[in-house]
Amino acid sequence: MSKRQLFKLPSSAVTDETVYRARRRLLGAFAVSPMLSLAGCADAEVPPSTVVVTPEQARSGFRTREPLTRYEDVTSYNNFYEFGTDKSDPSRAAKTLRTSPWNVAVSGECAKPGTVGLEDLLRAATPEERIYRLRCVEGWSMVIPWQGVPLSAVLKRFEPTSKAKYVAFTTLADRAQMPGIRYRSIDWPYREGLRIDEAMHPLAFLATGLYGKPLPQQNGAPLRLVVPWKYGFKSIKSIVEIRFTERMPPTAWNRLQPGEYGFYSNVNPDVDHPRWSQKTERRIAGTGNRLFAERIPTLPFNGYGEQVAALYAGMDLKKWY
Ligand SMILES: Nc1nc2c(c(=O)[nH]1)N[C@H]1C(S)=C(S)[C@@H](COP(=O)(O)O)O[C@H]1N2
Ligand SMILES: [Mo]
Repeated sequence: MSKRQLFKLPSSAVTDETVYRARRRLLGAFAVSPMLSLAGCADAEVPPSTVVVTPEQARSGFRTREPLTRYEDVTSYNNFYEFGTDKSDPSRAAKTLRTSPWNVAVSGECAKPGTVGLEDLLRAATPEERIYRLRCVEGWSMVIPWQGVPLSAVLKRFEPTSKAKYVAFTTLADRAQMPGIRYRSIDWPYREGLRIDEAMHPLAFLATGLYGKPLPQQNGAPLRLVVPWKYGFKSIKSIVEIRFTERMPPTAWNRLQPGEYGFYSNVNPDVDHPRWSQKTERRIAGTGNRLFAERIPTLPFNGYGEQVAALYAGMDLKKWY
C-alpha cells in the first residue's frame, strides 16, 4: 500500500494499525532489550559518531555510471503532499509556489542564529553538481543530477554549539500557495531531522537545481535537502527553517506512523516496511515507460555504505530503523 492509499484509508483502518503498533511497542517494552521500545520514538538518543570521511571517499559517492532518470520523469512523478497526494499533482499544482524572495530562519543551539535570504544562505558554499540516487519507501528509485551546496558548509556558518546534537528542518506551510495543506494528511508543517554528524557528512546536500536548471517547484524549490543514503521522505523540500537542537526532533512521518517510519530511515533491504518488503526497487531511469521500469535489488544505505556505514557503528539498524 502506498502512502497515498494510506491517506485514503477510512479512519477505522488507520486506528487498527495504530492500535497494532502501540501493542507491538508495549510488547517491546517487556522484551529483552529496552531499546526496542524506544526505536522510532523521538525521545531516544544515540550519541553521534566521530567518524572522519576522507575527501576521496566522499567524492566517490558523488558520481555514478548508472543511467539517469529522464528530466520529464524527475519533474512529473513527485511526492510533495503540500500540493496533493497523487504523484502527478505537484507538477501541476506547485506552479503557484513563489520561490523568490525566500528566507530561511536559523535558530537553536548555535552562536550566530538569524533569518537570512536564500542568496546570503548559499554564499558560504560553492555550488557543485552531484549525481545521487533517490530511493522512495514506496519501492521506486531515480538517478538525478542535482546542483547545490554541501549542507555542512551552510550549517557551519551559524556556528553550532556543542549542545547541537541534531538539526531540524521545516517546510513552508502556506495555505494560500499550497492546496494540499487543507487536508490533514500530515501534521503540517512537514518536518524532518538529522543527527548532527549525519548533517555534517560530506554526502548530505542542499539542492538548488537539477539537470543544470533551477529546481522546479515540484522538486522542492528553491531549497531542498538530499540525503542519498536515506529513504526519500528525509529529503525535505522548500525549507524555511533550520534549528539546531539538543534532543531528537519530531519528524512528520514518524509522528504519523511511528511503527513504519523511524527517525533514521537509512535505506535497508533487511528491514521491511511493516506492510511490504524493501528488498527491491523499481529503477525509473533510461528511456522506457516508467510503468515497465526494471526491478533491481536494493543496496544497504542506497549503495553509499562505503561512505556512511561508519556513522552507525555499534548501532542495531533493525532497532534504529
Ligand atoms: N515538504 C515535503 N518534502 C518532501 C515530501 C513532502 O510531501 N513534503 N515528500 C518526500 C518524499 S516521500 C519523497 S520520495 C521525496 C520526493 O522527491 P522528488 O519529488 O523530488 O522526487 O521528497 C520528500 N520531501
Ligand atoms: Mo518517498
